[in-house]
Amino acid sequence: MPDVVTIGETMLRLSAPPGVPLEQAPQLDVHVAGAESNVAIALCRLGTTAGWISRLVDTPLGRRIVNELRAHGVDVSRVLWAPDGRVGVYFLEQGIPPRQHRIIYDRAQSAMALLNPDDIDWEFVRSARLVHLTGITPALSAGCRTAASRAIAEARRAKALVCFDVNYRAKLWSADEAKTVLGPLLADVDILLTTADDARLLLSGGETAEQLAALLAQRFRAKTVVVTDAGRCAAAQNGQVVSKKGYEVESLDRVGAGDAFAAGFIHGYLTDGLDRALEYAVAVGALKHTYRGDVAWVSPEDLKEFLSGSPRWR
Ligand code: KDG
Repeated sequence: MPDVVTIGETMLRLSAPPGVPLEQAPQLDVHVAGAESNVAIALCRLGTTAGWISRLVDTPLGRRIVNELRAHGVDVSRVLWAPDGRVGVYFLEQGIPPRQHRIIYDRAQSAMALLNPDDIDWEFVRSARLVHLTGITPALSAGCRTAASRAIAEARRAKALVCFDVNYRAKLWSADEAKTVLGPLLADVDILLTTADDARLLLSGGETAEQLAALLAQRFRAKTVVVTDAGRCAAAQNGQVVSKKGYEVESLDRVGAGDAFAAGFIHGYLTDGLDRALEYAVAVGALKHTYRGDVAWVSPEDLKEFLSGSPRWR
């Protein structure tokens, strides 16, 4: 059984080439993209085993997703196959600063959104050391919301750790709805990951990443809270707050960098505790910027080399 189990929707991301508006793009690159599966892939590449639960349609599009995850070593044996329906898709126009990314979702009523939580193999979820979820899943549908809260309950029952990345998506739900739904879920997680912007949505005060981490730790029961903010992060644990500066990056593609950060964090946390978790998180998150697509193709050797600062070929 894998160390980590995650549940979520994965889409096909159709990206216009950098610098080309969607309106004008003559071709679109296809990438497999989903916050939770990005984490599962990065974990497997780093050497922590991971399984991903979702619902797909048995078409070339669904098979493209599952085949790619399988190729990275993710356990896809519990993926549910819908007899018909659709795979979610999104269009991405990459914003090179100061221009913002433009995202158009085409995912309503996807096979995953129509998930019946009773169909999930909950024994598989309970068998994990850590269950990873994000705030995207409860935003998809009532069934997905139930699946997310049941996943937390099942993990607690089995004494597995729960890691939750807030990942607020304004195109899926309003801030008020997210706050109402996520509040009770976050009250029961062990590791809470969030950007400073998403933390501000959940709290009314807090300026710096350190203050936000401390406030979130007071507000929710999470043993560890990690807040990322513009190239740095702060973690609150046992009443202490530590922070870490990120790396300067030349960003080829920043989509999925937060998921890479989460994967680095979980990988370090399960092997060596908080210090190592933060070290790996900022490194894997930074390295992700150098790959096109959502996937952080970081191997244990890449990570070691990056952290030691000495290239392998020397
Ligand atoms: O973190 C990147 C993902 O969030 C993105 O590729 C798509 O999962 C996605 C979503 O639901 O927005």
